[in-house]
Amino acid sequence: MAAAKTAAESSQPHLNQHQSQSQNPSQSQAKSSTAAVTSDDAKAFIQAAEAELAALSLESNRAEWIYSNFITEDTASLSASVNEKMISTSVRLATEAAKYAAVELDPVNKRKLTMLRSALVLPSPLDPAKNAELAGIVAELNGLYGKGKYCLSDGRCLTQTELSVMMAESRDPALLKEIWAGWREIAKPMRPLFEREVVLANEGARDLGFANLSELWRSQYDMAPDAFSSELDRLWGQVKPLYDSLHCYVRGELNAEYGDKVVPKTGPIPAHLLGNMWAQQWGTIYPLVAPKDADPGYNVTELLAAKGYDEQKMVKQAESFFTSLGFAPLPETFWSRSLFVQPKDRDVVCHASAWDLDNEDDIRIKMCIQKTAEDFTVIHHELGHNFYQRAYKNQPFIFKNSANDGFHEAIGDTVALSITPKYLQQIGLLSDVPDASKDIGLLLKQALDKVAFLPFGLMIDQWRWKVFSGEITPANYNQAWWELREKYQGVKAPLARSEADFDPGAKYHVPGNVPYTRYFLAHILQFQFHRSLCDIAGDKGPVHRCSIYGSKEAGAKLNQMLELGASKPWPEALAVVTGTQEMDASAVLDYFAPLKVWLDEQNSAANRQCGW
Ligand code: X8Z
Ligand code: ZN
Repeated sequence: MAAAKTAAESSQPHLNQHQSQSQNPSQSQAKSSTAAVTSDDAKAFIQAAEAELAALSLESNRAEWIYSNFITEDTASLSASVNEKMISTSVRLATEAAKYAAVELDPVNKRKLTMLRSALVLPSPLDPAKNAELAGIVAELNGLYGKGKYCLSDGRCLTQTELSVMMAESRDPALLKEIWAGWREIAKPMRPLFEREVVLANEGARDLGFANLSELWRSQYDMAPDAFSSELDRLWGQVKPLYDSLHCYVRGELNAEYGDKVVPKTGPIPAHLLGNMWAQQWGTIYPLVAPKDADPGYNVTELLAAKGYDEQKMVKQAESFFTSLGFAPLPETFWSRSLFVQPKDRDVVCHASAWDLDNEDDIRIKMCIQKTAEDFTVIHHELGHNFYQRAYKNQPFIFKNSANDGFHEAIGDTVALSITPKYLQQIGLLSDVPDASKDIGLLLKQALDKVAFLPFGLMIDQWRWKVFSGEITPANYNQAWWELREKYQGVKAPLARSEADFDPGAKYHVPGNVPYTRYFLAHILQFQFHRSLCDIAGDKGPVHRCSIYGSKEAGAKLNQMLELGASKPWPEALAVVTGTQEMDASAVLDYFAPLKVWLDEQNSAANRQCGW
């Protein structure tokens, strides 16, 4: 089911992105042993593989949908058996695809073949017993996360969604620490399962000719795996000075709020005080750190409440942004089949996801919506997946995916960057647009979510890749996790941790086996898309004030990129909207330029010693 999570967002559980043919070590073996196969053989194989995968994905999506909406022993077992079939089929096809590696083919079939070979997230060894074992682990890990609860001393047992609300709202360090640690109890039993999952999937990756699962995951970006790692370092280098300024400011303000004993003036920030279970987005502590004279004076959560928005209306409003760009409305089945509200009577996977059940029109979201500004944004995020899925539905099955996985995660966020005061006024949520003197408050709120996220988005897979390659061993899983948390984010655990803990498992995407670098990429790409779409929409003002709402020109250009699916290398898709083939974090820096100046002024006026 891990795979299905990926599927949920990208419509394809088993297939990720493409790999440049020359990078795969198994290539050379294949070349020497298969001189006799022809290009017609290869094309016939590809066609049959696509048909088989398309049929299987339908079966798998249905089973996974039911499991995530109704977690029981029975649905877990059904999920495991379909996943077993999915993994073994994908591995068999990937292995067979290698036979055709040396065959002369047209670019489209060449690309399909490459993707068949390298687009797995969790390959198993060919041995059926190991394959079944892996599928069972996947279902169990998902269930442990989905069913996870922490019981407070007053006896109330709370789900992750409920605990997250408390993390966002409480300002009581003792309570926050209790919840923070309590939620992480659910991850302890995951440790041996995860450890075994890594062994099995690494073996599967090696069978396919990759050094390990890290190399396989990093091979899905139309470039050599090590070149991709260097790209990430480059992008992180571009934005790190901005993150450092934000970190310094926030730590200073939290110190003023909580005092030296709770938040020292120097060193990493205790991770339980940033308004989020994983300290990944800090927007909910905006009121604690808001600028004195540049606060915009409204908050979207309150506006939604004042106008009587329920979950359905929040989704309708988000849909109407997409239709304003020229996209067709969501189908009737979206409304009857999606899950918006956490059911009281059963365990569900509440982590928000978007699904494409039949790779055509049966698109849905599954989300335990809170009536907050944060979830209003997440709804746009999820609908971005759905509109992407529908835009590429006419592609052949293997190309029914995003240009790279970061693109899938970036589309809804790009649209949500247009939720500006002007837009809120246009849709009747806000009566008066604050003047430009309040921009710093708005930018700070945005940076608490978007800039704070960047090192988190990066560190999760820095940890996993090292786990996969063996550089991090089970004996130091947790310690290495916290070393990376400190290195990238400058945060620390609020209480002692040990190897009895498995803190990575308390983050959905680790037990869910969803690669995470996609979100780092998305947080860069969305600013590139936004800047370019604002140009196309003819917006002349500063980019942080721009909303593309209602721009059919911007929508048409966006659609042109989306409908390509995965049929072209991602740099070509990127160029459709942005005119460039390079990922470039200068769009992030442009957007936050006034804030960076302001943060540095604040930090130096308060004589803060930045860094940790
Ligand atoms: O998992 C998600 C989406 C579903 S693809 C809600 N996100 C990451 C997370 O929650 O950790 C969006 C931002 C990062
Ligand atoms: Zn997503």
